[in-house]
Amino acid sequence: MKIWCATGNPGKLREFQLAGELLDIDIEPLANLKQIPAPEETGATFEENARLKAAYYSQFAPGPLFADDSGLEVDALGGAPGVYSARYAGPNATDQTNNELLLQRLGDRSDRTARFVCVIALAEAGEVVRTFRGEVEGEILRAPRGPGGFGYDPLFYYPPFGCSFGQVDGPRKFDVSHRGNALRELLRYLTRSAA
Ligand code: ITT
Repeated sequence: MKIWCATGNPGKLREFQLAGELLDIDIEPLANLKQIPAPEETGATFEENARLKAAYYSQFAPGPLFADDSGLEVDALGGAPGVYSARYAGPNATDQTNNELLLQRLGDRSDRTARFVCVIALAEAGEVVRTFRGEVEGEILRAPRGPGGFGYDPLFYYPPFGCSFGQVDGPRKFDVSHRGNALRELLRYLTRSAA
């Protein structure tokens, strides 16, 4: 079974490739993604943006393709940064400036519960087939911990592990993460459809 994926985020791409190995699916990055103009992410929800990206990029793939829209929802900030997670600190945001802004906005509030959300949309020839949602609950630390992962991982404390997502390796994060959960749903769907 072969499926294409589309993302311009190297952290996500590493996790998709790891998923291919761990779940034994042939996941191939869409060739020439950098030459294809990126669609504007105008959706108000993760679902809308995932559908928009998958439908668009699947027109350039020789078979089924998925894209993910994901981000961090912080309860004390009314669910922000949410769908704006990648560009929270503005159009030239980096992981570091996004993390700094998040810490600044939260200040020393004690309510620091948050979740990562990932919606994966599967599409073929420009049409969305289905979406799959994964979530993971945690808390926002007061300072980054760990060199691993990407994005907000060093600030995301996962209570069952007793450490941040920046302090665990790829397979350990994948086992419990929003993206891992969404990809396992996708795999279950593909396996059922192939049967
Ligand atoms: P593509 O649209 O090209 O896939 P993107 O980075 O723009 O890349 P999104 O719009 O879905 O993707 O934004 C996702 C952002 O949410 C990402 O840049 C991180 O800041 C954050 N994020 C998502 N999943 C994460 C994870 O597993 N660990 C840490 N941060 C994550």
